[in-house]
Amino acid sequence: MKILVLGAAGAGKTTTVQTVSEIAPVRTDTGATTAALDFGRLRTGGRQLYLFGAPGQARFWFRWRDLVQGADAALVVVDPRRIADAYPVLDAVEGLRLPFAVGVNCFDGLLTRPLHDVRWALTVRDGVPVHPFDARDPVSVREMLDLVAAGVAEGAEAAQPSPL
Ligand SMILES: Nc1nc2c(ncn2[C@@H]2O[C@H](COP(=O)(O)OP(=O)(O)OP(=O)(O)O)[C@@H](O)[C@H]2O)c(=O)[nH]1
Ligand SMILES: [Mg+2]
Repeated sequence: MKILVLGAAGAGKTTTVQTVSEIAPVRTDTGATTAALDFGRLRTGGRQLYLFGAPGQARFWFRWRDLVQGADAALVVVDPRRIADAYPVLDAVEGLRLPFAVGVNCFDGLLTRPLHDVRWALTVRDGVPVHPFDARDPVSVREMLDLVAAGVAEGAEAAQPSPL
């Protein structure tokens, strides 16, 4: 399963991929920011997940065009201290017509505002999971990715023709 890891600059995408990848993750940082992509892989919930972290800075967004090819789902990483930064990313993700979930990155385990406030501020439609997680904690990142992958499975089920 190919999972995109998207989000604003500095939201924690590279950290997310690094934290759980079972292979040495490929990073393309230029100092502090990702210029091309992060790549990682892990097995969880009986599935093999290939993680593709995108650059967050708008000047590198042209790279998304290639990254989204063949993607099954996306995780949008949000920094709850800078919610407005997520709006352009959420707009773009909605345009991709992929199942996605929002991971609210609790820097240092702290959710700085209540989750329902974050959900309200993000204005994502009902049915899109919005969950807190910690990009530095492997257990937490795995749980978040399991949720994203489960959304794909659910979508596939919903797409089955109903029995007569
Ligand atoms: N304290 C703390 N720092 C974090 C956490 N997640 C990310 N960071 C730090 O925040 C900075 C940005 O994180 P990255 O994972 O590089 O963010 P990114 O989304 O890949 O950023 P771009 O590639 O620029 O789009 C780095 O210095 C990380 O070490 C966290 O949960 N806690
Ligand atoms: Mg990065």
